[in-house]
Amino acid sequence: MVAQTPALMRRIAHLDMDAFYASVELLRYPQLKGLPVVIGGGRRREDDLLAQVRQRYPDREWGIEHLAEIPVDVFPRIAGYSGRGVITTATYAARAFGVGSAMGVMKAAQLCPQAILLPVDFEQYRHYSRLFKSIVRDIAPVVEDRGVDEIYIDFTHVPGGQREGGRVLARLIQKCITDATGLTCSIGVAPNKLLAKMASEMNKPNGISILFIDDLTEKIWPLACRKINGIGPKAEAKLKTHGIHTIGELAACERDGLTKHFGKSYGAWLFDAAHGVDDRPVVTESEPVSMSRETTFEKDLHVQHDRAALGDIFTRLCQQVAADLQRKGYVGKTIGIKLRFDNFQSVTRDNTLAFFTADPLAIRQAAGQCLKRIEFKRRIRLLGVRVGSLVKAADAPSPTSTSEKSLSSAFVVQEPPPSKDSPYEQADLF
Ligand code: DCP
Ligand code: MG
Repeated sequence: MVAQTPALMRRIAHLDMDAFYASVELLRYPQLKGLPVVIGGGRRREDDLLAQVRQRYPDREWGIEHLAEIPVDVFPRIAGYSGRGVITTATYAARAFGVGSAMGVMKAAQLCPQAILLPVDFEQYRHYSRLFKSIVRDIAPVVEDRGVDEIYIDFTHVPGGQREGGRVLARLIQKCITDATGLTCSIGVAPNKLLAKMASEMNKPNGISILFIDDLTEKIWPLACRKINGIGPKAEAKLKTHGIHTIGELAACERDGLTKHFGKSYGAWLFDAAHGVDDRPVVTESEPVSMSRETTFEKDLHVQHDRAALGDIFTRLCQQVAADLQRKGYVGKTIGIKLRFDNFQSVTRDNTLAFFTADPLAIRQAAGQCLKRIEFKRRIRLLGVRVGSLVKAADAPSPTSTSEKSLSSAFVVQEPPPSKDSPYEQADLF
């Protein structure tokens, strides 16, 4: 007789690093621990701080090996900053003042003028990102990459993954990451990805939260709908118009009512999500859906007066996305642009080609067509270029299978008829 193994409970973990960019900076500058520090405003240049400290404290030698000894008073304060930069993240000490991701640096300076402002160093963050992920994979191999500081991990079949609902393994992973990197993370373990993601936020920083499906009513239903990954500001606003604020209120809705108001697929998903139902597997090799590059200008640019500058920036963004695609071996066929105006209103347009490409010129041309579908009433603050519908270059249908006709018509897009009273350029924008 075949021995029956007891059915294992599905246990999925979500791991998210704590104040990731800031924590990586604090490895280099441990003297800043416990202080309000924000990351943003510019890119790191190796010698900036060393030059400062040499000037202020000229009596000794200052080199790259002395970064941890730089006195705190040498570090730039956010109050001295005047520019357009945005904060990527802040230490928990800075968050106590209301400072957080995506906030303008100037706004953060009002909230917490004494905060220390450090520039970003993506190279370093990528290094630590790879490092912590490889540590986790050595312990639990089924890992889904969700970006620079987040992963899902399938605990179900990992030895120890079921003990205390996953707490024992989560603790081990936390310890291994901290021992190897000096960084902390928070982990949520739950029956699926949806709940695990919510759980990892519940005990930040350096926390573990264990959820079982029986915890749904007590721990999940009181939360705002927005806490569900997949309910954004628009869906949240619409739910509110129906008097639905919490996940519990959403769960109390009839499935049919939700599909009627939110569409068949999103409505059904909302219903399942509110009941903690999510069958998505942990996907070990996640393929990128799109790649993009964007930039916020130092000062807002005018579509006509700054046309040359805009044209150069636009071309460079296209070249950068093309280089990203080529380096990673992808091609895409949906070319999109994003603009943000000086009133923070954002618009996006995209254009699907008849063929896949990673060619900067093809991307530039298609993105240029998208531009023409935007009415420029205000100055531009941000410009971005995105290539989506990606496939591995090796898997893309060969261009020779695309007829010449469809190739040449690939850039013809549906444009709205030019409005007669519009003073704005309709052709060759920048
Ligand atoms: N990030 C960014 N811009 C944002 C949000 C985040 O550049 N609008 C970057 C900086 C963060 C990193 O991504 O360090 C990870 O994002 P998280 O949302 O996980 O934020 P943190 O890790 O900084 O903080 P937490 O402890 O809340 O996870
Ligand atoms: Mg994080």
